[in-house]
Amino acid sequence: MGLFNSRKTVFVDSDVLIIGGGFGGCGAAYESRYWGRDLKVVIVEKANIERSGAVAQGLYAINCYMGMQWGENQPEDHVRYARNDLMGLVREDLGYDIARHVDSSVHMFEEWGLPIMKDEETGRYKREGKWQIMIHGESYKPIVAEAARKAATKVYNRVMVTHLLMDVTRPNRVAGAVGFSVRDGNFYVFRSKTVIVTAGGASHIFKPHSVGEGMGRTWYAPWSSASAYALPIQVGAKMTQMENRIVLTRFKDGYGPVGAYFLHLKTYTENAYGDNYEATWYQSIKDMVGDYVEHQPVPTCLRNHAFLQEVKAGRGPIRMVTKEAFKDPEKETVGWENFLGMTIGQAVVWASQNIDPKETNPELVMSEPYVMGSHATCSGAWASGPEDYAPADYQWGYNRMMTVEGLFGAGDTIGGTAHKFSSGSFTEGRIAGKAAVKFIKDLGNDQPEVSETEVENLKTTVYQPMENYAIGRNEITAGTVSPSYLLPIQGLQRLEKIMDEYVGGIGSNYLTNEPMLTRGLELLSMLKEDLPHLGAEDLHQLMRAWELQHRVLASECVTQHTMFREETRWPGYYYRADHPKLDDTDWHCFTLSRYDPESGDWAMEKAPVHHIID
Ligand code: SFD
Ligand code: AMP
Repeated sequence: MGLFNSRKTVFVDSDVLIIGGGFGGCGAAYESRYWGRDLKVVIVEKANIERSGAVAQGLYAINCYMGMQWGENQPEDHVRYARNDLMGLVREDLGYDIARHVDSSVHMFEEWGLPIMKDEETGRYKREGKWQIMIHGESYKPIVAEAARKAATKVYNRVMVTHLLMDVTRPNRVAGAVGFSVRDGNFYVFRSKTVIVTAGGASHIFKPHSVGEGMGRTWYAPWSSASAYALPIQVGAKMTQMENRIVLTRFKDGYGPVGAYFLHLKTYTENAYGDNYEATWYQSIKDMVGDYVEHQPVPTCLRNHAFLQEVKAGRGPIRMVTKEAFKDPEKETVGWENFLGMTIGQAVVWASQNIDPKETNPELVMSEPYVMGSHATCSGAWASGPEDYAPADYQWGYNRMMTVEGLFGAGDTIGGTAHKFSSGSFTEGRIAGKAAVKFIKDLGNDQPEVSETEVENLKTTVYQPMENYAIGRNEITAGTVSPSYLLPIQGLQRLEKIMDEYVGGIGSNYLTNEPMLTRGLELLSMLKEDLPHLGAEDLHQLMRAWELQHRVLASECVTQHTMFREETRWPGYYYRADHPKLDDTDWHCFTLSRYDPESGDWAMEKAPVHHIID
């Protein structure tokens, strides 16, 4: 009998269970309610949807808006843009599906109270760039969360989901999820006809630049902990493009984003000697990737590559030339407000380091890699496409359903669709919500059932770290090192070190090869052996323990994919030193993985990239 078996078990039944109340989750709740007026729609969120997820701090731009009402862009244009940026490999059916619906989501945000900046002359939304519009977005998340809260039957805040539940009779049919309250410690069993995973992306997979007093600071939210990938992986859902981790140009130390600076303020970069360096690398990039270097705008990874090469050549640091733009008081205001509305830490870093961008051109760095599906990258689950648009081999059921029956996803969770950002993630949530309702309506009385034994076993597993701690702490004489358990922070730092050194992080100049990946996998499997010995002193640390479990499984998936793709598809994101060039003959394809939960083995395969749009 475990120490914590006395904790209360709360059973919740629903039609649609949404895991993660971020942008994808809020969209899923809103649309599920629209199509399923009488259905039970439940959101479960480890934080509080009011301020949870990647948009917690607010944003200053909506990065995916077509502007179809003014004929600015068409969905096809966005597919071409994302395809160019991702070196040819995107799910065009999924991307088109988001692009054709995204404007209506943005219009709803405005209706719900989001202030969108207007161009005084045209009356249209003020453009930051071709796809980006500018907002006063400090309260972006609470505004969108309010709509989701009103749509949902109930929101369970402060409940972290640890595992999905499967049907007792059909092994590939989802039946719900389990988790625990990080406040009162109760165990939650969610039984549901459909599950939509919208649990965000993953930071802290690779060792970050920020250590010591800055520990924990990253560009992508530190609480994006890979549940979006681990939950589906654990039940055998196929994943795609997990090698396509993203590295981003960011302002040094505060990780402030650069989009508003490049696109709206028209600032530019230069090396330490004041030279424009990008053109210097044109020929060497062409030798690596061929004609992809001609793409406009230059793909994000190739811009990164030129930056990294210039620094390696000894002409760093690279700086953003802000001194000219900041002479204009209006631009100066935008420059500061951009951070005050989205990444306050960057403004604080500048203040603390005596950097006034009007007087000093601030340094840029390349971030550590992140795993996500919504920025200039498309890692995530392999999903069925829209019925009216997807090629036959991208369709096996309902839109955005994974390869597990009844299991849907949106936002960072779904692979193959880059450049969806906040608005596209919300829109994809709407698409998934609508499809889940259709699934339920087609289901009739054929409902899934969860196994009581499985639930009981999971309850023991979930609280094990607290038991390990309660028993193991007696062996500590000083400090935090116990012979019997591993603290979540210790496990996290071990994971980050492995990924950094073997799978292409900052410490290895984003470089890896087959022998390094092989060793990385060995070390990851040793880390996995130790995970049953995690120790958690309280409920918060229990959450950290499960976040670590999710990060480790996602990391293993990233490593398997990186091993499988024998080419360097995205120089600037990572390099396979043993296959240093882009290889369209063998690798103009998606990579797919499936984890076998019984054996722990990974099966890898290729899937074709269908070009639907010319
Ligand atoms: O420019 C569990 N993003 C930007 N998008 C824009 O549109 N414009 C910008 O200006 C953007 N910039 C930006 C962005 C993000 C960040 C961090 C910064 C700057 C500093 C990107 C968007 O934010 C992103 O695309 C979407 O938010 C993705 O949506 P989604 O739904 O996939 O993820 P989420 O919003 O993080 O929500 C996830 C939720 O899941 C919860 N959760 N709940 C229960 N159990 C578990 N196990 C859970 N695990 C996670 C989370 O708490 C969260 O609520 S720019 O720099 O790119
Ligand atoms: P970021 O602030 O870097 O996250 O980028 C925000 C948006 O601007 C994304 O849509 C990026 O793809 C785009 N972006 C950032 N930098 C550039 C650039 N130099 N050229 C073109 N697009 C960019």
